[in-house]
Amino acid sequence: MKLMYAPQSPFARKVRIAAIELGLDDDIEMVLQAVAPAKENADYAANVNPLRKIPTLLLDDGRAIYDSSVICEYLDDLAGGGRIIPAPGPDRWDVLTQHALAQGMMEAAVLVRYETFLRPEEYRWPDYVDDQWDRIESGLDWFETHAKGLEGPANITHFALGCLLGYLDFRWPEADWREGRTRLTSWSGWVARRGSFKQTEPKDP
Ligand SMILES: N[C@@H](CCC(=O)N[C@@H](CS)C(=O)NCC(=O)O)C(=O)O
Repeated sequence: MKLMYAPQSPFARKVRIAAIELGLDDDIEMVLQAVAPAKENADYAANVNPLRKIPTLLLDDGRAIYDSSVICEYLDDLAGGGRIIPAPGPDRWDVLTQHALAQGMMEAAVLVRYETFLRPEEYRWPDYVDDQWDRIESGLDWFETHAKGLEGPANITHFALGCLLGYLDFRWPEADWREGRTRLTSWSGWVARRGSFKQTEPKDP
């Protein structure tokens, strides 16, 4: 299997962490793939992922699997199932819903990055950026006050939330998401000490 990825992508990091935690990382060849809005990438669109996004997992039989959530589900299945995504039952819906929240926060963070870094200055829309930050802040508050089982066995929600926090520190070290969030702050220390997180710290290619 080949994983099309970039070392700064929080979505690709989530998949890499899942692969390590499931003991599948040795079965996956990492292939650097540059992507960005307004970057044409015709070959990648035609042969790998028409959305031109990473991560994408290319199977040995030529099939492509995306997006990051589907890849995690595929890897969990390969590893026997129910390891990082609970089997059917109430826990499954809690974990998948919390994962959707963390995933949405990552999507908002990447949109902010594109809007503030890639988009030409004269076309930028500050209210849009503020709105995306507001969604991230609301999600952080939600995890600070409501999340159950943040220190339970590692699952797909932990990977997404840990990747989001790592991405915030990587791209906006000056934006202090820790302020007033003691539970998330101590949790982020716990997660950052895991080998899978240490091996995949974000960096620019
Ligand atoms: N829902 C997707 C989001 C993936 C995503 O947005 N990846 C970014 C890189 S971090 C990307 O490919 N951006 C290129 C683009 O939007 O053109 C997933 O979970 O895999």
